[in-house]
Amino acid sequence: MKKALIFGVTGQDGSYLSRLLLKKKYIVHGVIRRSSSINTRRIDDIYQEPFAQKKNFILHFGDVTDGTSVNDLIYKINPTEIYNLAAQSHVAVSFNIPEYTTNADALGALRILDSIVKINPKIKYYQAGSSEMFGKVQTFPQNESTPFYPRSPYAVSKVYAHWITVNYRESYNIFASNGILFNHESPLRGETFVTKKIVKALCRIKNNKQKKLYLGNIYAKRDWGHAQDYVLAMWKILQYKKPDDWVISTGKQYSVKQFINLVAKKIRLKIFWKGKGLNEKAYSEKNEPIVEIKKRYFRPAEVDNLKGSSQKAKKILKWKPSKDINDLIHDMTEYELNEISNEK
Ligand code: NAP
Ligand code: F7E
Repeated sequence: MKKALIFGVTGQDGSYLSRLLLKKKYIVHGVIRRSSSINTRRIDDIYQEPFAQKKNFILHFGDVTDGTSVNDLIYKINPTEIYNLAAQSHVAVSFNIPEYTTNADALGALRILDSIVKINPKIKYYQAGSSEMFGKVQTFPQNESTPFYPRSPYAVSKVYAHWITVNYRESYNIFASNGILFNHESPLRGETFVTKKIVKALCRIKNNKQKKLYLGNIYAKRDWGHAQDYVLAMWKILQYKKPDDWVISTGKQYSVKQFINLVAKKIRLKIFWKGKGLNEKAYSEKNEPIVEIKKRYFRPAEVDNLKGSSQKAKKILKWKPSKDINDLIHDMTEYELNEISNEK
């Protein structure tokens, strides 16, 4: 029976990945951080799933900034596969806490890799890399050969984690792979990421529970996929016969403004845009401003334009996304509208 150890089990991807691995009959060990408020809400229901029981889904306290806990957990559990999803994953916040972000996102990867080499070099390792590493891109679409040009402390840390993964693979002959995943979203997405923020706010505005949504740069373009598809790619990456680096994306790109328009259309909220720059606003049918631009949501350095090519994963791993942007918006709006109706 395969044993997985997931660092970052309480996050969006950790939750979907746990469900996938339990369905595949893995024993799943997850690492949670001590927190003063409950941080397990994305995984609490897993115990109720028919395929899960307390004995095949086991949680441990730990932290990737604490090498002793990382080493201890890997030694005690001796898993078949490790998925390193643990990160301070918010790009804007990484400008406020660059040192912590580097410790968790860059050195966290090093700590896990080093424990693998010392404890059991047969353990397979997945590193959660990001399209943010491409940053200020000059070529389209981005694939495994596109050079990195990171634009935030988050992205710089992920570039370190990427290369230390390659370095440990080449130096110690371990099975360590990098996934370079483009943005992926879901109903479980953190509330301060732009898609969740938009979906939640527009659904609440539609139901007269909120008046306005404030955003930053609505002209940034992203290649948004569904987290459910992307955790399957993570698993496939570790099942391939050799370790490698893989871009995972949809190949389609939308601006934040286009995403707003698609969500509004989906929930039948009529909006129209007027103005330019910081004065650009979206108005409701009643001519009330419901989306406004605020300078505080702009980043010191922005990533303007991302679009991936996953031809390699498609050809070799037989992976392709099963859900498009409309499916994603469907899932996210359904979830949010249901939350609102439960409030009533
Ligand atoms: P997320 O929802 O922010 O989850 C991050 C997870 O890491 C949470 O479980 C968090 O715990 C945990 N964590 C944070 N700091 C930690 C530490 N010091 N020690 C141990 N655990 C820690 O992120 P996600 O969207 O699921 O993404 C998963 C991974 O993929 C991240 O590494 C992210 O950077 C990367 N990634 C994400 C995307 C995307 O579009 N979602 C794309 C490319 C790469 P708490 O719950 O306690 O905060
Ligand atoms: O921003 C713009 C913002 O924070 C997307 C993480 O999972 O994906 C994520 O990073 C775009 C940016 O995601 C707001 O400036 C406008 O251009 O949803 P986001 P991200 O920065 O792309 C990558 C692949 C990761 O690896 C990361 O971990 O939207 N934007 N207004 C805004 N963004 C936010 N958050 N909030 C706004 O109000």
